[in-house]
Amino acid sequence: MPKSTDPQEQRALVDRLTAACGGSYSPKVRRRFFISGPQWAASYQGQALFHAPTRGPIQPAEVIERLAEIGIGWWTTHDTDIISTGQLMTSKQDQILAGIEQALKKNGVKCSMVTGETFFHPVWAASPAAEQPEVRAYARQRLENVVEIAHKLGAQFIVYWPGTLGYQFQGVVDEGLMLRRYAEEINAACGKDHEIARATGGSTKRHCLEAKPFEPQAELILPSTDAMLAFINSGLLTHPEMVGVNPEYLHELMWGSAPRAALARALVAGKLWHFDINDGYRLKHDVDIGIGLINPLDWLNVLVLLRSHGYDGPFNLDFKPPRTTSNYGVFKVSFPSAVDRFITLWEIAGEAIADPIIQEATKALEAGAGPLESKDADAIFEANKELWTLHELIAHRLVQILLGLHRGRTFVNLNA
Ligand code: GLO
Ligand code: MG
Ligand code: MG
Repeated sequence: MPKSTDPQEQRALVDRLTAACGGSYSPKVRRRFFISGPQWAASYQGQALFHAPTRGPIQPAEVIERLAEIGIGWWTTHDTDIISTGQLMTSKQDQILAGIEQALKKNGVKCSMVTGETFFHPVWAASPAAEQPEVRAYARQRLENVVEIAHKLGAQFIVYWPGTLGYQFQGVVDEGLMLRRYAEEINAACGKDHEIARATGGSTKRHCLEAKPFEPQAELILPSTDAMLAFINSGLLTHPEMVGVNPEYLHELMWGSAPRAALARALVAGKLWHFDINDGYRLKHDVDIGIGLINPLDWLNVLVLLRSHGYDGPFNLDFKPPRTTSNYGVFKVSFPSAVDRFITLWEIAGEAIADPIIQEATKALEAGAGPLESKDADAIFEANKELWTLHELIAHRLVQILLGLHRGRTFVNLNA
């Protein structure tokens, strides 16, 4: 029989095994990275359609304090994570924001991003771009209010995940009209931003669109980051230069794409401004698992890509601590381990970029076999075919680097 653990001894066990996992980074080191902790991730109680909550509620001030202790220097929030729907745009909102500003200041944490909730409240049942003018007028006010909150809290980024922008039944709504209507809401937010920036002498924000392929409607109008890029360039936006994207790793994986390729398309468009980091599985629902727990090799390669392209935007920990983790575990295990996996993978990505074997192989591939008669496909293939074996060699080397074999991790006893 395995030894049982009394309830009073369970936290000590978690602490001891966490320490046994080896060194974690100090809060000082963690703060060097532009990593943000979402209010909604920290306060997620484990509930869903088929799930009752497994954790109790937690207030924003406490979340901010816990994140600060861990060394997460940036905090992000939905409008309704901190202000209930009925209190938005009232004097209560100002009071709550004043309290948040105090908590941020006290803990040395900054708000990097504010986002508007357009998916949870019943008013969004038919989307923020519903047929009814009053729903859309309300949606515009909500997005303008998000811009106001962002200015008040000093956030540089605003994210819009449109949520229910889509439908359950084909043919009921006119997709073109829905896109135009949603564009008017983003336009209103950008207009408001200009207005506030002019009035305060501040600068305008970076407005970032986030796509998700399968939820929370049967069909989504803007299901991928590529769709968002097309929307930005559609001619419907009055300030396309103010609007970029916030891809989420798992949202791209969910529809079967290669997140690296999706990120590259946003990078070459100059629109990769914000990045939601997490993990999960292809063609499944949005499990929002912590970064690197499912696809560490792909994550390593994502970070190689971002490091090589000089991405300097935030990494937003948009994951959901699992239902099996306690309130204590959320701040003891979920957040610190997610940050530390990110930092470790970031460092390993640096090693992969500097690896002499990968560098030499890449240079050789780029240089090719040398000048040749350019119209002869067979000859070109024959001249280069041995070089292409390097593709597999580089892939092997990347796995070795991930596993630490380049640093001397061996299983030499097998040779005995
Ligand atoms: C849900 C989304 C959500 C957004 C958030 C920011 O799947 O990932 O968490 O990132 O609403 O706008
Ligand atoms: Mg997200
Ligand atoms: Mg998600």
